[in-house]
Amino acid sequence: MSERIESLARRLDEAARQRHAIAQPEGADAPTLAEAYPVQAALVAQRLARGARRIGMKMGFTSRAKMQQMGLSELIWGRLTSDMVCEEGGPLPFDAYIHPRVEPEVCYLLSKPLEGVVTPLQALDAVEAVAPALEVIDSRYRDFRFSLADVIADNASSAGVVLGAWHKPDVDVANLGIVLAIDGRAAQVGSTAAILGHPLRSLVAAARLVAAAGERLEPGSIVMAGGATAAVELRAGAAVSAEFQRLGRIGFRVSAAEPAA
Ligand code: OOG
Ligand code: MG
Repeated sequence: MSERIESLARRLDEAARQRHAIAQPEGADAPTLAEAYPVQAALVAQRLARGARRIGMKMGFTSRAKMQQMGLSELIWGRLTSDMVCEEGGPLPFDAYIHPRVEPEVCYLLSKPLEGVVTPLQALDAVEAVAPALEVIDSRYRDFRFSLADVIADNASSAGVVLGAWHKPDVDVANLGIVLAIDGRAAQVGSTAAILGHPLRSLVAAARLVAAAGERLEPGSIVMAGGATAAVELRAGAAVSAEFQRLGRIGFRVSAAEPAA
């Protein structure tokens, strides 16, 4: 692997580990689109080297709400690892992040491999279960400011995954209302239909996109379909909950900030 890819990945890994945002790279310091996924792979390899396991992948910018919030409109994907899983209920360790945000998603668990061009029916046939989910994103770039290549290199801002109860794959998740609440007050209202018209389309796209990187979606792995609403900033001590029509409620508490030493 090139020294340049390694050094771009190392900068992002250090930013995450030191919980310190870095400036959006400029000019020759910025990854190109061709370098972006290789940098992401190198970044995730550092987590795996520290003992994390690969658990699946996530899709990004699958809803207009997310595209508008971040100013980017191409589908992206990221690699999820076991060290990102946070327990339902919490507490989510606030100090483990830089400037975390939360967004409501739908998560698929696969029982069969998927890769390349597949139909929605083939994708559904590979689904073992579906769950309401919350994703915690935490850009390693200051103020969440990034280009498409920057955010791909940064593993699509992946930081935390909270999963709710698994349901049989035959639950119709095409158009389910979602209310994301912070401290009991609605912060975002949306529908699973915001995810490419149907979250299953995100799974279809995921199979296609990972194949382009020489990977496949593995049996036993999860796929996060992408935020259905804009993401909401997390504050220390906040109570976060999302009510999904038919799929139920999921939530967690954010820990209080550590007093400064
Ligand atoms: C990039 C990650 C996008 C989604 O669900 O659309 C994403 C970001 O917003 O920082 O996770
Ligand atoms: Mg997301």
